[in-house]
Amino acid sequence: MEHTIAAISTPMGAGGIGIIRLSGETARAVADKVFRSVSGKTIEQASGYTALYGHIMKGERVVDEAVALVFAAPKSYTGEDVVELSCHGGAAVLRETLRLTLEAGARPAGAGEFTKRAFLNGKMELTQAEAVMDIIHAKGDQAARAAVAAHEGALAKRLNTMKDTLVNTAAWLAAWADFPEEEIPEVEPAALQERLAPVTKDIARLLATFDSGRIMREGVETAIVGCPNVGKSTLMNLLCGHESSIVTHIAGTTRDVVSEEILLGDLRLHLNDTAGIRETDDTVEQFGVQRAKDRLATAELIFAVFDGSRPLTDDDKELLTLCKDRKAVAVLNKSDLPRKTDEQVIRSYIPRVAVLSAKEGAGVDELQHHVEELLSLTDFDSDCGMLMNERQRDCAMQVQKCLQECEDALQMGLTLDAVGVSLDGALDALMELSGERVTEEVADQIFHQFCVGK
Ligand SMILES: Nc1nc2c(ncn2[C@@H]2O[C@H](COP(=O)(O)OP(=O)(O)O)[C@@H](O)[C@H]2O)c(=O)[nH]1
Ligand SMILES: [Mg+2]
Repeated sequence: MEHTIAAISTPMGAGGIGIIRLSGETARAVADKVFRSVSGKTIEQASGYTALYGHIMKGERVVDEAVALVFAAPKSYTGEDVVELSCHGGAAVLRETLRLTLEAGARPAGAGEFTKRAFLNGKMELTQAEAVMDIIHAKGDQAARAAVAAHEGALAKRLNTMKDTLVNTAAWLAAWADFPEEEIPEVEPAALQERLAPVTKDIARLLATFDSGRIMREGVETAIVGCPNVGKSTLMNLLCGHESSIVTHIAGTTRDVVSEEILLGDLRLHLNDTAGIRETDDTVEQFGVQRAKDRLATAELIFAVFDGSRPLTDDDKELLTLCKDRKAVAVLNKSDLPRKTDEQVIRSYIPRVAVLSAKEGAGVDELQHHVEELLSLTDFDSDCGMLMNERQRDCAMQVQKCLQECEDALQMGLTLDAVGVSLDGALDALMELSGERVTEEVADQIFHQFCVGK
């Protein structure tokens, strides 16, 4: 029997309600020791999906007013008996209530233990369980949609289709090899290849979504760079909607890196406004310039800002060479003034140019559009099931590798035994991906990344 676990399942801080969650065979009995309903009915007596109103009691002292929600096994999140005690959301009250449940026989839940139990009890597949954490941490709409789709089983479903094909093919191979006297259609290499092709294709497609998915979840490290006075800080302030960086007409105003997190459309950007890059004798400014160059070197995305109202300078040109072949959008700023910059020169280094007036707030749509294209987010479909983490990606790559070996073996005319071995390898990796054949250690590792109470 699994021990009954308890945890505070809502964030610690002042809130309208806070929830203590209990799960396990004795969850109701434990809850009855700390909760007294107004009606006199006990939690043991309550049927699933009902609520009781009453109080958390320490002996005869009222700790808080509370509602107890009862979920009877197996129709609960974890598949076990679950009781949720909704108290007021104060840290002291929640801690005391938790302590009382522990004294009444529960033990503190480990990180992710509720969801781990749900997985072990067959309430959800591994990829759905993993998505719980992604839902909790999703910040943008797209990321949340992708996580919810995964939790609803979009990826699991996609993997199942692949698995069916692999299992059928492996069975066909095995039957033909093991029962030559039966009337089993001969296994032709071409027919095998044809069967495996859709799986190979879908694995490749899944792997291709990984980067855009990661960007949607985690956001992009973005550096705003350019010469002094081109309007970097004004752009920063425009994008984050408040005066984050100091803006003046004096060159060299921004000296340190100023960082902000913003949403550009659905995409999260970790924006870094930097000092203007130029040759300078000022020691402090030199440090700033070095930091700007460091950010430029490590950024995943670059906004290279130019002052469109004046011709390109040597410093501008040096910046252009630094941005060549990087993921960069050239921002041709100050579009409210007459244009004096040679756009063609810029384009020869940075093909994507957004014409913008940071001061007047015009042209952000164009910038957003360029960013989405640059990061291949325009055909991002968050509903179709995608790989959400490194573990899943590693497994998918293993599937791909094994399928490639199958293909090679068929091409080289190797025996069907050899093909069968690679096919089994692909199936193993696929089942590890879906969680059907996941080891205890891997499961533990996954759930440890959760926080307590989930
Ligand atoms: N006309 C015009 N002036 C701008 C624009 N963006 C910035 N500026 C001005 O350019 C000067 C330098 O701006 P700032 O953002 O501090 O530039 P930074 O040194 O690149 O960070 C300030 O006087 C801004 O008001 C713009 O789009 N149009
Ligand atoms: Mg600045």
